[in-house]
Amino acid sequence: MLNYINLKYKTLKTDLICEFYLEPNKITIEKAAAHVALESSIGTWTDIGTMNKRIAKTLKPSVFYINKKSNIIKIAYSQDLFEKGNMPEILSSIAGNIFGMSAVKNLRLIDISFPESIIKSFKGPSFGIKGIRKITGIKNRPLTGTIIKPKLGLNEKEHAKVAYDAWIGGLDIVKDDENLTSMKFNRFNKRVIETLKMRDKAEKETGETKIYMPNVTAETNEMLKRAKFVKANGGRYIMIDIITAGWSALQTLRNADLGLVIHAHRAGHAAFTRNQKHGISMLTIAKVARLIGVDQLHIGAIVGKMTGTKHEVKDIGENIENQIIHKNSSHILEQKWYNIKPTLAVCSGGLHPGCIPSLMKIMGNNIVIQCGGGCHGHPDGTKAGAIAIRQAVNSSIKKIPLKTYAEGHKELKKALNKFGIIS
Ligand code: CAP
Ligand code: MG
Repeated sequence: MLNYINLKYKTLKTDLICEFYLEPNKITIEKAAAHVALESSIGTWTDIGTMNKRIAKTLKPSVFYINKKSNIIKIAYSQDLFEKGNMPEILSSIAGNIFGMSAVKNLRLIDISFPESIIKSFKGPSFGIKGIRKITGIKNRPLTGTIIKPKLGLNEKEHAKVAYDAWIGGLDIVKDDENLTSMKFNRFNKRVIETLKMRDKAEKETGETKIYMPNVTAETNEMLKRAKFVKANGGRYIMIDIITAGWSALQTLRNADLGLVIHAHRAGHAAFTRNQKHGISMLTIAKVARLIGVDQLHIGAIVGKMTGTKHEVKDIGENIENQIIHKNSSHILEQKWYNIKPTLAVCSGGLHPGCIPSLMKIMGNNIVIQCGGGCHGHPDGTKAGAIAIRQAVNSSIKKIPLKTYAEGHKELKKALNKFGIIS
């Protein structure tokens, strides 16, 4: 059997490097690490007569770091093991069979660092943060948005009316929910037409740019058709559920270069990001999504209902958002990656006006703040909910405590009475 452990290996700039959390299954961590290395590259569970010196020399990866206390291992892979521009193949290698091997009790892909040749083989975001701020005309405050609720059930006109109320109340963005595509009670094309009509009306009445993000998630050819329909009818954004649609579909949508801002919803991610000992980290998902080219990406609520919030994970010692926000003390979605533009972080999930100042304190202004229930659940309805969200953002920008600011802003005051304040 080839030896995959080489703690003296000096990594090359051209290597792709993976960091794993590894719990061996009744074998040594070295043995388990070797199995991870071989199964994610050139080998299999036993030595084979078809292996040869050339392959071993050029393509064998090296486990160059093993920390038995933290169960962290690092593996360096030759870039030649990967097809440039082909994310499914890359992940089929380093995030494929290995999770199911009997050699591991738990295995979690924590981080990937891609070499320049691979980074440059992907398009990255077509607009990026600068492009989004140019389209929306929003210079440096957070973008604010809502998700139409109920998630499903409204017909096209009802959907458009709720969107109108949110825009008139001051929100910048309205999106479809992750499971709203084209239903018998709400057909995609009709919804897009009706909602864009309301968008234009709201833009005229407010003088502000308003964004509608229709969910194009579907079989890839159908998805492309829907995206082109949005474009042809004056839409500027689309939304895709990147996990359920899949990496190939996302690459196809991005590579179609439709000139539409791509908003990435990550429904389903928690099936493998939530367990801190097994699966794939949100940090890895965020890097992959940015490389392929999403302009906006959900990264969690930080202070809301979904897992990964600051308070819930601090004792697990791994705050998903912190990883994205602060790993290597810079924001993974905004880090300089050659030709790859930065992706705008989207905070969403159980957010309401009472969370906004503490969210902005942690995340700064380069974010999208999305409130679904936190908008439509306002005692006076969607428009008042939208007004309260903008008021909460203003209180933070003006550095006025939320409670004080609410004294002079009735919609905010009512929102705080109902939802409270998360500090
Ligand atoms: C939020 C949301 C989003 C979640 C997804 C929902 O609605 O529309 O899909 O934010 O989670 O359906 O839960 P609420 P994440 O504002 O009513 O919670 O952003 O973590 O991927
Ligand atoms: Mg949703």
